[in-house]
Amino acid sequence: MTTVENEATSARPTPDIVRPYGDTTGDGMVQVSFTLPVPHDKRAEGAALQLAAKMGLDPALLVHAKAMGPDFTFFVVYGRVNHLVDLRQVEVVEREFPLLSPKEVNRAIKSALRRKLVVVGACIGTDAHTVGIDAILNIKGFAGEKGLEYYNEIKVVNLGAQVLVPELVARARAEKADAVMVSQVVTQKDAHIHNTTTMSAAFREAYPAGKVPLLVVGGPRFEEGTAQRLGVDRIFGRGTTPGEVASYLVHALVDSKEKR
Ligand code: B12
Repeated sequence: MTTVENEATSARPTPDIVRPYGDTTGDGMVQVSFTLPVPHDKRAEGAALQLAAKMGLDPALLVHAKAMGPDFTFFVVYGRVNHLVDLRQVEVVEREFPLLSPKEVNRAIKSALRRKLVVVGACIGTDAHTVGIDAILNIKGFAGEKGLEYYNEIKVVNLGAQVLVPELVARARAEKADAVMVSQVVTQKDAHIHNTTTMSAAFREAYPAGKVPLLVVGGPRFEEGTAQRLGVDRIFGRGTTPGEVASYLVHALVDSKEKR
């Protein structure tokens, strides 16, 4: 069996083929949780085990079952899967730009644009989860990094929660936004997908071709590699830090402008 080196974290080489680990290496044990729309009783527990078996868990043990109100039951099942994971077939999307310090970001914007870079941000639709976008935009930042408000050469207009798309477009135009940052955390009924495509279509309609601001969306449950399908320039997911976003803005708005 060939092996790969994980330089960042591991002292020992990782095999190419791995299985989940429960009690002993490679025993294939996994734990899954789910809810069924059935009142909690013996039949519900049997239904959970049936689902586990259909998912390929064999043997499967029901380790937790709890009524969630009168009509639903939450389960945790522990069991063995027989699947093998081939690490050589894993595709990793690498960051396409270098990470810059705030000083480098400010310097790059100042020398290329000779004015502040304007960012307009919001949570759109009915979404009221502002913690994520505030983590990126507010001065206090996230994960030990200051937010974009800290950068002297970036002007941040944070519109907050539940902003309607027409309002966002109007404000972006009024501010002559270089970039529009949208957060979508609620994913029920694919709200994040619908809201993002509605937003990107509205910008394309409101601006002449080639003049649309950079459209950036973020949230914990966007799929990597779907930016184009959603009509936006970049998606940022779980754990994004303000420094990554600032570096991306330089990459997309400053470096690309200089190359033209
Ligand atoms: C805090 C919270 C709330 C707070 C929000 C307060 C606020 N001002 O934001 C309150 C109590 C208001 C709330 C309400 C609701 N919530 Co809530 N909430 C959460 C909770 C616990 C944490 C979210 C959070 O703050 N994460 C921390 C931030 C830092 O992470 P983040 O959002 O992922 O952001 C990071 C990245 O994604 C990225 N990012 C995010 N946005 C952007 C944008 C850009 C431009 C960029 C570059 C990056 C970026 O960068 C950030 C930093 O790394 C989550 C569960 C969880 N543990 O995640 C549920 C959760 C999101 N809520 C949920 C639900 C269902 C609701 C309600 C519908 C509940 C109800 N029945 O009323 C309401 C909806 C309100 C509404 N209209 O939106 C569900 C959503 C389920 C789904 N599939 O959509 C979750 C997942 C809980 C759950 N498991 O059920 N909620």
